[in-house]
Amino acid sequence: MSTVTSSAPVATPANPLVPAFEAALRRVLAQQGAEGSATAPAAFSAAALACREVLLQRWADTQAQDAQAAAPGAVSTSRRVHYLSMEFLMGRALGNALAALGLAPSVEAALNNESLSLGDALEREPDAALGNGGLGRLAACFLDSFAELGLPAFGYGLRYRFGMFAQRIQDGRQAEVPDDWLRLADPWDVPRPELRYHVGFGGRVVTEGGARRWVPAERVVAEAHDFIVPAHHSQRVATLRLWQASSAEPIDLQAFCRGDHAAAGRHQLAADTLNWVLYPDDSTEAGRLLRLKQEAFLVSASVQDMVARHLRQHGSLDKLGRFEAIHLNDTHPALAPAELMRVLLDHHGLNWDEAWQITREAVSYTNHTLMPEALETWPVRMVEALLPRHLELIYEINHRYLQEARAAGADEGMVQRISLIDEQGERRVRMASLAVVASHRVNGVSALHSELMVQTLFADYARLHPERFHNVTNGVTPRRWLAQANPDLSTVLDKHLGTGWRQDLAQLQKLAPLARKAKVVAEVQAAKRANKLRLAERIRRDLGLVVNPDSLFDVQVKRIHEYKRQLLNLLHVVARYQAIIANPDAAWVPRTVVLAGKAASAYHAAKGIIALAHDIARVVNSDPRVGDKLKLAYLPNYGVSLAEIIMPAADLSEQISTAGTEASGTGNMKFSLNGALTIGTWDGANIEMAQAVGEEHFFIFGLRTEAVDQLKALGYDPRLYIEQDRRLQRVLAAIGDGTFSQGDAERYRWLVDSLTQRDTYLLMADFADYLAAQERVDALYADPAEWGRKAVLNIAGMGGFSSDRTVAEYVERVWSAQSLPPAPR
Ligand code: NBG
Repeated sequence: MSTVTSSAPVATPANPLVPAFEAALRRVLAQQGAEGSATAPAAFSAAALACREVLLQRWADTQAQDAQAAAPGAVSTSRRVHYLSMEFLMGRALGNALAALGLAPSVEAALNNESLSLGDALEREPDAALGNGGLGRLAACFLDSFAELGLPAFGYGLRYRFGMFAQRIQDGRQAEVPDDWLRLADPWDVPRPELRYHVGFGGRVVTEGGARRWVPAERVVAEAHDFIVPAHHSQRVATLRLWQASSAEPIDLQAFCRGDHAAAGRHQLAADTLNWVLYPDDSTEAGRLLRLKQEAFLVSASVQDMVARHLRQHGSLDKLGRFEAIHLNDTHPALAPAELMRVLLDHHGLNWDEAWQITREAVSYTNHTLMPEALETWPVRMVEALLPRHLELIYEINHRYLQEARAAGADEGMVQRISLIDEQGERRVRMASLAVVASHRVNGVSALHSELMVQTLFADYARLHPERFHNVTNGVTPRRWLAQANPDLSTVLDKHLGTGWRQDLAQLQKLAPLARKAKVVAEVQAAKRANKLRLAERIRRDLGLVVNPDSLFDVQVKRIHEYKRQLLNLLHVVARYQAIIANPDAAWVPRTVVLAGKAASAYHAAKGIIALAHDIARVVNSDPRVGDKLKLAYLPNYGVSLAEIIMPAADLSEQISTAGTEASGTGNMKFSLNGALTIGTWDGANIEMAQAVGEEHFFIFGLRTEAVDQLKALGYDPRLYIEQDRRLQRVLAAIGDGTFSQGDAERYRWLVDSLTQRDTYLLMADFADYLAAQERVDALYADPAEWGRKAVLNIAGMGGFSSDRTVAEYVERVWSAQSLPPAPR
């Protein structure tokens, strides 16, 4: 089965890259001693190596162009962007590279000659899962758009040895296993041994000749490994530079000769640990310390690399802030301004005012959540032990900032609130505050989120510096999420709109008038059906469950989190199950509910929701009274590749977070772009999507943010809602009495108690309206022509949600030289 055969825009029958591919294939096969009987893994390696050659050439050309544009005297249109992120959720690269290079058809033909399929070769590639969820995937979409827009840009991250854990389901419970994505050599990896920097930890700060100097106790070497991201409509590329740590110290030979091998290699081990895994579980002190170390490592290597390049190209540092943008993707890299100050002051002898001016010009920050528990703070004692010089600088930044605020009339209450140090209880450094104070631009990721950000989390800062705060609504790359994931729909779009939507997604609006044409609607529906068959096959393969491809595919896939309310979805499944049993002969619209997602390993409530989903699925799916009227499928190990199969196959997209909690969402965009209708709350980017598509083509339900706030202020009591709703009572009773847990009434008592006593995310309050919206969904699905028309209108309305538009807005509002305060002269 081939998944990437989309008609690529620059494909030519006589693509000059084909001979390179054929030569690489022969070489790889010879290495494997398998000439004459090519295998899918060999085909994957060969195709990757052939692409890699071309990408390396394009990388060199891109760097040369950018260096020329940045040369003194040249008129530079955009600043170079350094996008610092602890996460890049890249997924697979081969399908994207082949599409970008226009190689897919010829490579497919070459493979077919060897009796191989391109689809099989693509399947051999492990996902690069160097991220948790939306935040990391957004960074990956941005790299694609950086290349596409020709923006001089580097993504900077860590080269995790193990990515996001792989999820196994054992007895209906999540088990985490290491994701050994580098077990086969990574063919995309371009080591840059010449780019090495020292990064220090611990030790002390001394005064020498009036200046402060840090003497670290431990030093590691950061080595760059590049991953090249190609544009699809030009020869440009973007670079993802991932840092690999190794010890700066050799092994301790004396300890080794004594036979104490552990002691001999302890520096190596400490350095290695830095790259082991994404997000060490922060439920332990050691885990938290390692996480802080990882953040400091990323920041220090990236800042040094940027400064070195700037010095090579410009010879001096005084204009660094005008030419280089450092973007903080959430607070994880928020030590960057402190590190830049350290380099400018301690290594290059700038004075404070010069260094601070440069730093504030360079740095900008995106906030991705208002959830208080997700806001990073670090105990002062931990920062002091690991990064004593950075702590001094943070204190000094704070001191000067608070002095200015007092001079501007801030009272002591305000001063405490805006301080970079939280003095309540154990003293902690507030990373979001550091990021805001050091940035010239701060943005949220949807209109609602940005508004709430300045009204709540950053209200004080917004009062002091209103010009700093902006919105840039998220977007997704149409290359991966439409052209590659959904070749069938792409063909329909190409036929009616031309191929230009890949580069200019706004062209989708030309589809709106065609929604009246039954033939176009039927073509879009045929593409959907093919995608549903593909997903049905995957469900059969993974779960042994047979689902009806003509049933309504109702899908919720994302991280499992209480605020995202997968539980509300499950309550609906149970209510529907009970209603079917009570009235089996009614005209039910058959539904297949699909769930997928990982829970953080220490997040017990989220793991409980996964267990409940499996328990409900077991009962519902085996009940002969239900048949295909209702099926529940929980697909294991959700990730980018699985999303590429799921998104195109959905009829209904569940975006049901409590209003005010989901900063934006990006899965919502991928679904709608692929012709799903959305059932959703007035939250995050759902709002802008509904406005773009037309609210009458959305299933909107639930309390809005103001109503949520009001209800909470009045003292929310979930029991009032339960008392009024017989269906809710029956659902909770069944979950609580062991109906789904083999008679074990204890298993979900905690969950029912929490819903009846606290219900932090207001499931009870939104339940009735959610069910009413689901009834509207059924009614519409029973009218395929009307459903199909609305699906087409949803696609047509999504032109504004390309990450190309998002990145263009970052350039305009955040990264352009015009967004900077005037230079002092
Ligand atoms: C997530 C939000 C999503 C948003 C992505 C990308 C974090 C901290 N935030 O709503 O929850 O779409 O960021 O902006 O992961």
